[in-house]
Amino acid sequence: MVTPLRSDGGTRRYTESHLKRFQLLGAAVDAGHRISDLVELDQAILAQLAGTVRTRAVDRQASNRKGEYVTLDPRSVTEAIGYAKELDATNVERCLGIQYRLLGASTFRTHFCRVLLTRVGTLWEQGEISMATEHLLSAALKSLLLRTFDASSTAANAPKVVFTTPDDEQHELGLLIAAGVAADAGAEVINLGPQLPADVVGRAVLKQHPFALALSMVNVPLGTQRAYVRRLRNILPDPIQIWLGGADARNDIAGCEVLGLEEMAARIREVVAVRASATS
Ligand code: B12
Repeated sequence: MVTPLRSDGGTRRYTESHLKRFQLLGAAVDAGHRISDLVELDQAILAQLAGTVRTRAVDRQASNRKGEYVTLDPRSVTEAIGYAKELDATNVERCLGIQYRLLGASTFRTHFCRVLLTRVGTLWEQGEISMATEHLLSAALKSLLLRTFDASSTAANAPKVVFTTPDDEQHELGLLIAAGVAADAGAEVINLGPQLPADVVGRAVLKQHPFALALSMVNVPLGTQRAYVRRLRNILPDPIQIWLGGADARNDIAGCEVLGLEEMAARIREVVAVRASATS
């Protein structure tokens, strides 16, 4: 949760940033989140859960100008969940639509969705929301997230990245968030959607010959991940990279790499720059 420094005598020493983290953890717990859901979150997300965030707008399409600060109001999360509990789809869509326009696609995707879904997960475990409520919210988020990338608006020689999840992996929202981040970094996103067998993915990838195949692993046993990647590696030529992301992604599987959102975006930007300099 917080790893203290040690003095020569072994006494724990906390820095300003440790203390800030303790404060944010406390505030997020007070706001109703479970400590076990919080421990691995980075400072920015913790600040949002604690209701104290101001984040820099990084969107390239939305109305807010790049570099401006936007504030995520925690009441917007509570309001959307409230309507979803009533199964009031119109107001759920209205609330989420407002946040999408207000925050811009990028901040909506990487901040608002994560805060909302972490809260949904906590409420679900506490038995405070029904499966119907979760499905309503997931469907509304999915339709907005799908709007955040669009193959027709990418550059002609953009690196293609194919996105999907293994057969039994239903969790799809993280995949869509990652696809949006990739598109913003300059990739042409080919989203195959979730739950595809390795053979089907392999054939699709061979047809498109992308720069990379990106897989999301949120609830996939290690053995299944390993077998899935092995099967794909047998089908795909070596230059096609396989990237794993998601909370369950394991970094001890041969033939692929585990990447975070930022690392993936940096990787894509690098290829975009190389291709741009090669053509200029
Ligand atoms: C919504 C949800 C569902 C929905 C999914 C709807 C949909 N269309 O996606 C439904 C109802 C289908 C569902 C089902 C289940 N769920 Co569920 N679900 C959730 C919930 C509430 C949100 C998931 C989510 O979207 N998270 C938000 C995104 C933003 O997070 P993420 O997926 O990790 O993605 C982020 C990063 O990991 C990364 N990322 C993700 N993919 C990729 C890919 C690449 C390439 C990169 C670079 C990055 C990247 O980017 C994202 C943004 O940061 C979570 C609770 C929670 N706290 O997350 C539980 C949760 C994920 N579910 C869980 C479980 C156990 C299940 C079920 C087994 C429940 C059951 N008993 O049936 C089933 C499994 C179904 C299956 N076979 O897959 C567990 C998983 C625990 C684990 N890993 O061991 C969680 C954590 C809840 C819990 N605390 O128990 N679930």
